[in-house]
Amino acid sequence: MAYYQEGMERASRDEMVALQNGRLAGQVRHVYENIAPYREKMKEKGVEPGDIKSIGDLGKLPFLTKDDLRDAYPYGYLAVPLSDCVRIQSTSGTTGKRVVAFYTQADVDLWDECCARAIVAAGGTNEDVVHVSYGYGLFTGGPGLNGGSHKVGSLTLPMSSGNTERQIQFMADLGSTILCCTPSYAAFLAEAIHEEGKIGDIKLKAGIFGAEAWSEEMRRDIEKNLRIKAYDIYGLTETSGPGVSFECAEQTGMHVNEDHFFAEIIDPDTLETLPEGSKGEIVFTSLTKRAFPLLRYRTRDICVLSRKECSCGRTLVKMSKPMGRTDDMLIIRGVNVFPSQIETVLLGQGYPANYLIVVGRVNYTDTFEVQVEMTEEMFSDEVRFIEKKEAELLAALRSMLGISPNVKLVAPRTIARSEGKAVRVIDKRKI
Ligand code: DLL
Repeated sequence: MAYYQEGMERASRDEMVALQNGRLAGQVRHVYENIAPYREKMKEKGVEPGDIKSIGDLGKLPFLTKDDLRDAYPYGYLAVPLSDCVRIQSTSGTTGKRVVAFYTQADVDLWDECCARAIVAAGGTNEDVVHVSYGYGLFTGGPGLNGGSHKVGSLTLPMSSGNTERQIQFMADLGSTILCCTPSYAAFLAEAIHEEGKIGDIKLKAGIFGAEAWSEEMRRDIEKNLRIKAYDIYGLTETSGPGVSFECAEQTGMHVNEDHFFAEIIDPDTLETLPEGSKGEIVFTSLTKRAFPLLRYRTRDICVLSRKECSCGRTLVKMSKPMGRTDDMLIIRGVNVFPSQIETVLLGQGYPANYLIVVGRVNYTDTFEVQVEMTEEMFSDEVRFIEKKEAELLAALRSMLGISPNVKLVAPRTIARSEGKAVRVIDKRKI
């Protein structure tokens, strides 16, 4: 069995708790001294850094949400001087209200190490060719797995997403052995490889897939079609990116890198911390990051934690695949989409707020349609004019979301009105 940082990955319970207690106390002081909005939250709750001596005291601390970060955009939660930062990454989000995460060099290193643990758990060594087809840029997928692959010493192919033909050619010519991308892109690539009759030229042995929900059935299909073992990986921009947790060969949940990210499960309604084995919202506290150290960050992902012994020898707590979310965020082709972003674009272009977002899945690829009612005035115009409006709307949505929906302008009053809460989203995917 191989590990990237065996001491941490197989630490005894006592060692891990002692490490977490020490790290938490220091981190709370760092946050209190450097992040004004969180200091205010602590004061409101009547908590001081000295009150937090161990993980058992975590419940005394206030929670953080995406809205807190957006309200403090861009620098409110930055805990070190800008001169100490070497990188930002960002989530997609309404213009001007994105979440921007900052990293010192040490933060990038620990993030890369978390991803390196995932690559080694998937059988990666310096003999491997790691083919990274996650997006590069502000999205954390590409940079995260790229950094992890460098730490392992593997030959890294920074492919980014798209251009499937070139992906397959490089994969075959350079002998890629580990593929890193979203599960839906993996399924799409598998199909394209078979269509081109190239499966015999592909040397892949493993895949590290995450950033969106995927089922066990989809895993089995990808494994069969690409002739690989497929591993899940989880993370979010706010905590650094992929590598908060990763799967081992047992494939029964993802080991949380809990020396860096302490995980709690809470009831999203009462905000009570729930015992191990309960299903609830997973909340992370960053124990080591310096630039953007979030305490008790509510992910909105619904999970279960388990400390059942794992055959891989790792003692790191495991989280289940996320089973859903407590907010309305959709993940479409790996991109986070909030209905409110779509509404902002529509209203900005003079459309009424009568729209419907229809998401589906065909051959493991997400379909994404936005149906929008025209005003009476638009409806009476020529077809040519309507097509022009459709194209304009598509460009604006693409610019806001980073992906292109199929835009369909429909006649006035054709989208069903609801008597209660408006139904804006129809998600036909069965995940
Ligand atoms: O998706 C980071 C990432 C990149 C993870 C590459 C894994 C691989 P965000 O764009 O900020 O970050 O989206 C975070 O994506 O709260 C989950 O809802 C969802 N998500 C991430 N990984 C998984 C997964 C990246 N393995 C949000 N399964 C999270 C299900 C996932 N959902």
